[in-house]
Amino acid sequence: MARLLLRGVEIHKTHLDPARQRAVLDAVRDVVQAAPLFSPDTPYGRPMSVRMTSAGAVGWYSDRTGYRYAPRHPGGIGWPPIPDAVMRIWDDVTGLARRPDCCLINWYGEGARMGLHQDRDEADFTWPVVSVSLGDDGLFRIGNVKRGGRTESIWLNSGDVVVMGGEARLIHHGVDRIRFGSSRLLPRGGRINLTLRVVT
Ligand SMILES: O=C(O)CCC(=O)C(=O)O
Ligand SMILES: [Mn+2]
Repeated sequence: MARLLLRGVEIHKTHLDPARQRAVLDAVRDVVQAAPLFSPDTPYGRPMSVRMTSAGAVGWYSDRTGYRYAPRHPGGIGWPPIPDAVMRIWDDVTGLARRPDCCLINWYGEGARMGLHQDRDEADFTWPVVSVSLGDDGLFRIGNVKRGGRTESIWLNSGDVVVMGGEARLIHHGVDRIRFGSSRLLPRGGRINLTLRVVT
């Protein structure tokens, strides 16, 4: 349950015990059943290696015209609500009365990664971003608010929760690789990341 601070990014190690990880995973499976994972194209025209879907009033979406939040899943349905078990994680680590509008669900299979980026498609950067890791270990890289400069990396394990807020809200971050098959939470391997954001 240690809490680390790396460049202003809070890392709550093993915030979720195994029973809570399984409860969150079950809730995520229900969301994915209703709103299936898809592989968005980046604005540069290449599909992302991470598959994703969302829960909440809006979902994060990307295609050749750019990154944005969309009111509907590409299949035409509304996004399912953010599960209570997930909302409780936000409540635990932020203590805020305002709750997120979007829970992005990222699924990393073998070889998937996410390049260094900022989360900046939201209207108000005073709200933090909360990110939850489930399943296989992921090598999380943290850079700077400005582009470039030195970076530092840390392995995120199942049950870890990361908060990017305050000075670190716009810090560059990414996932270089996962250790496929390192966790037993997902029997067939893979990593799930949940990213909670206040969008509007
Ligand atoms: O997978 C992660 O830990 C980070 C995901 C992320 O940064 C994002 O979806 O914006
Ligand atoms: Mn991000």
